[in-house]
Amino acid sequence: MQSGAATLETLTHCPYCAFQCGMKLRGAGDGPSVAANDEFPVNKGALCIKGWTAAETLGHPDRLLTPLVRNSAGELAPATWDEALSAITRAFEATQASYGKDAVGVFGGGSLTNEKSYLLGKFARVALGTSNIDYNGRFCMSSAAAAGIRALGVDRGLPFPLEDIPHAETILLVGSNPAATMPPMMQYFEAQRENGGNLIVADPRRTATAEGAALHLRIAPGSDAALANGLLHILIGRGLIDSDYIEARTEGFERVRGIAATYWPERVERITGVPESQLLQTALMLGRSPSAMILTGRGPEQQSQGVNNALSFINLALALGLVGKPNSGWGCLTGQGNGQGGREHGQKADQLPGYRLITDPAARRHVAAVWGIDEDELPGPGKSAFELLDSLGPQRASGDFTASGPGGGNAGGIRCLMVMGSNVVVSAPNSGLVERRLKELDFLVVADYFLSETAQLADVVLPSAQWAEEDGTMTNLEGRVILRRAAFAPPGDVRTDLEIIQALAARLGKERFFSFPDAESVFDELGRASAGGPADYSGMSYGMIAENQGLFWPCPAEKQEGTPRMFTSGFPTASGKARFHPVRHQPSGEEPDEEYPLYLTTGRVLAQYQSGSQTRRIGALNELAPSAEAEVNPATAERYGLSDGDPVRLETRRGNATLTVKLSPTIRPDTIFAPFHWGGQQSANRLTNPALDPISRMPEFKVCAVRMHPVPSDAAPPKIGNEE
Ligand SMILES: Nc1nc2c(c(=O)[nH]1)N[C@H]1C(S)=C(S)[C@@H](COP(=O)(O)OP(=O)(O)OC[C@H]3O[C@@H](n4cnc5c(=O)[nH]c(N)nc54)[C@H](O)[C@@H]3O)O[C@H]1N2
Ligand SMILES: Nc1nc2c(c(=O)[nH]1)N[C@H]1C(S)=C(S)[C@@H](COP(=O)(O)OP(=O)(O)OC[C@H]3O[C@@H](n4cnc5c(=O)[nH]c(N)nc54)[C@H](O)[C@@H]3O)O[C@H]1N2
Ligand code: SF4
Ligand SMILES: [Mo]
Repeated sequence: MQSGAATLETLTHCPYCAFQCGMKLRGAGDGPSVAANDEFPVNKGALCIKGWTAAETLGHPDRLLTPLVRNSAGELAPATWDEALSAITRAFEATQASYGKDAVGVFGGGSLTNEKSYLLGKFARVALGTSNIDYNGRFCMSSAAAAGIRALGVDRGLPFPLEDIPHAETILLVGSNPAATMPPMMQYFEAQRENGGNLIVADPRRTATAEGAALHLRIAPGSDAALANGLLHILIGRGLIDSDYIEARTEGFERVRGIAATYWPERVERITGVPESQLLQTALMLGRSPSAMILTGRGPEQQSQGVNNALSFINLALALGLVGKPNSGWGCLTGQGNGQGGREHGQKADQLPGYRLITDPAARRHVAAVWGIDEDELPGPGKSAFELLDSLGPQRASGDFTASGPGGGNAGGIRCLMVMGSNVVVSAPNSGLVERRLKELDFLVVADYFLSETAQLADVVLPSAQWAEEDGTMTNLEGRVILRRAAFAPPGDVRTDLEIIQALAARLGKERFFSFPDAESVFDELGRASAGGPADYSGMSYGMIAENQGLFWPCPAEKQEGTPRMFTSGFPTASGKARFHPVRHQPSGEEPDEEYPLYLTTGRVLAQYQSGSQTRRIGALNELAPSAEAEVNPATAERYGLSDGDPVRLETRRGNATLTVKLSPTIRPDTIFAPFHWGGQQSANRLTNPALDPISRMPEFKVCAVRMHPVPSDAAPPKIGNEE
């Protein structure tokens, strides 16, 4: 599947975030170097420190080079592919024979290429016949995605290209910190400022992004819908909404107007902590600009009100007549490398390729025909990510669903799980519970590059090829499908995920549905399966993607140039109009109280990526961010007798963790911020609340109640990067 020989220079893309910076890889597989691809129009020659150091993962000494199988002494030991695949097949077949198809589950990820996401979804439905497949994007984009579909008829994170940003007069950026999470994006905001535009950032912290903004709204965690409704209140009062647009292109405004009337500025200041004067200033900037954008990140979205929060900002964009207008609109900033494509092609519990619903009879007919199976053989929708993890283990069959509460669980525990592209022991909410659930499994398989915290619990670990060792497409945050080309052959006994999925399918007797000679042929079938769906890739080919520096979906056969800008003339809803949704501010799943008096919010730092399984192994990144630091306002720190650099114990109703205090003069005094990139005792997710959004099933990573205590210095954890 790879071009075997090392090439001198290969054009590819960064393995990490959804910006998918274009880069050049030079040298051989064991010592390659990275350079920016100046010609690629998205990053325009810029990379962040994670991109610059990305090649270090390839020849890293920690890399898994052979399969590992747990032996009779309970240790993971090197094994052949035959032994590993046989052990998996035996476990899956025995479990399904005794407990039904759904007793085997699959957990994917937004870092997998489109081809892998597609094939993993097909593997679950066709080779295993299980309904239980979901992926980590549920923890990432699901709230914004659900909101986009409900209001606009389709979910493409940015429905316009990044190149529109410099031309927007005002941008409201809510709960996103691209200066740390997508640094090359800052050049677009800088260009916007140079063009005379204004950036407004709503974040409980004055982040590096907020630092350079015209205005920073220091919002209380969990109060985003109140902010949006409050801004709408002012805009309506001042006659700054676009009535012609509302009349011609939307439906349902009247109920939203009624709700907005109850969000007068004084009330909104009380809920959000944002002063009335700043609310007015923000509303006027948005309302008086001929072009404006509202962009959301994980701040408002990773809440048990995440869908409502995203909808409230879409309401605002619609009322201002922004959606579908030049250099304007609402968008969400997708996070993972293939967070966009990963949510389109069927690794989601309720979904078939092309962003179709698995419950839609026409979609089932179409996809079953492409796959060459009977429509009735296709399973129905399965459990969402956290619910899937919460249902692991034999005793779950009796309905013991402690964490997800009423309606959260499903009958029938999952006894075998295959994980590809996620490290849930570090990244899932209430990770202590998730770890216990994983240990209750009869059989766990993990495919990864490294022995992640999750792989350490596995019965079989499969070594996967990395980004630079395989071909595949990724869909960036703009909906632009790009091509990564293999630069090197995988080392040792390593196989690509596509080879792994196909080898397993063959052992399960389904070879005839899984015989693709290369990634490109998987892409071609994906194109056919997606044809006619919202995310239509059927007009794309590897050749055209490379030639055009990426193609924007929808890209049906009749419109091979793709669609950089959506909604210019209508919305893909039944009426062709966008829909307003009445949204009220509601308290978070857990608010601070006497016992747990502070807010805890979680997120990212520049030098670490996600669960840290890749970046905690890279020297330069560990030097920049060696351990988990809790950001605390100096006034709060003083009250607790804490100084900069002190160890601090954070406790919530789920668990406790020990971090290091980092004084942050600009964070709200009632809020602690913790990054989630570390495992073990530094793990922020031992603390987080898995209260789920009722629609998207997104956990509340961004808000819970916490208390803190100083830790005697001799009890402090050692400052090491890769805690196990
Ligand atoms: N360095 C680095 N970059 C990354 C990643 C990484 O792990 N590391 N991950 C990638 C992925 S998958 C994603 S999803 C993106 C995420 O990218 P972002 O959304 O930019 O990242 P976060 O740090 O999760 O959250 C953004 C901000 O939300 C704020 N916030 C917290 N609570 C609230 C709230 O209640 N309301 C509001 N309005 N704001 C709040 C936080 O203070 C934080 O600054 O980053 C991508 N890029
Ligand atoms: N508290 C808190 N928790 C969070 C968040 C938060 O803001 N706060 N954010 C959430 C968000 S937005 C996200 S996206 C999740 C991400 O969390 P995870 O799902 O854990 O993401 P990664 O750390 O990227 O995990 C990917 C794992 O798969 C491996 N891997 C990467 N690419 C591939 C591949 O192509 N094939 C295979 N086989 N393996 C691969 C990596 O080595 C790594 O071990 O975390 C969520 N968790
Ligand atoms: S911004 Fe994202 S894609 Fe670009 S180099 Fe950094 S991590 Fe990689
Ligand atoms: Mo994410």
